[in-house]
Amino acid sequence: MEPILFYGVPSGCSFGSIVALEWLGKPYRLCRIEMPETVKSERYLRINPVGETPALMTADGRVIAESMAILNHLGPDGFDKGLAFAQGTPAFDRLNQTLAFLNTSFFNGFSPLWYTVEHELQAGEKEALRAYGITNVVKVHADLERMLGSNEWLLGDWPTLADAYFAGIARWTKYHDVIDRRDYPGLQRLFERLERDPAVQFAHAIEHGEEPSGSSAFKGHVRLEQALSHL
Ligand SMILES: N[C@@H](CCC(=O)N[C@@H](CS)C(=O)NCC(=O)O)C(=O)O
Repeated sequence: MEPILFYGVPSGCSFGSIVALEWLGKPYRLCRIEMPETVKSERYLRINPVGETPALMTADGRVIAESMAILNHLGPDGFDKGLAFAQGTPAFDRLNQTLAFLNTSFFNGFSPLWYTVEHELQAGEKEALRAYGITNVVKVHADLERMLGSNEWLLGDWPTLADAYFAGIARWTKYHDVIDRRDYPGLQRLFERLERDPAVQFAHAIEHGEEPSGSSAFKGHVRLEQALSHL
């Protein structure tokens, strides 16, 4: 059995791992997990006790959760393409630093905003959380714009797994009308470049429930029950 990526819909941060798998080009399967229903089910908690996507089941039946752990596990498959780098090199440190920023500061900038749309709140709570979220999202965009500088991609002249992960988080601005990405021209250019990328378009199609053709690496979906039998 090929590795299986458990991805969350709608619009999970697992999007970046789908893009990464497509860029890497090695055979893999997908298992679609509805959020919040299936992701918190007893069955899925056997995959990831935290009840979150993404998770990756390796070919030998181990499960790796957490985007950074998954991307770092997949990284060696992309050394030849410059998508990731060997630990112990300066390039690895830069990639790891960028991924860590995206996975903590950038991701969590949106957390208060998600909370306002996913929970019933008392009067005043929503406004306070939204104001906090806006401050965070503005700050992390300004920070990332400075980190990007005049580069085309987050680490320089070519795409890495950090750009794959960025694609999945950056699109969350469309759910929370709090910034205009065009105020961050480097990030806007990067986002548009990624949106044109076939792997990003493939990941969108997957999230929309299509079975897109054109990928040589994607070997189809498996059902959760089927995946559980490989544990
Ligand atoms: N630190 C985790 C965060 C994963 C996470 O928060 N996943 C969300 C989707 S972006 C999730 O599965 N949420 C479950 C839910 O909405 O019930 C990672 O980076 O992989």
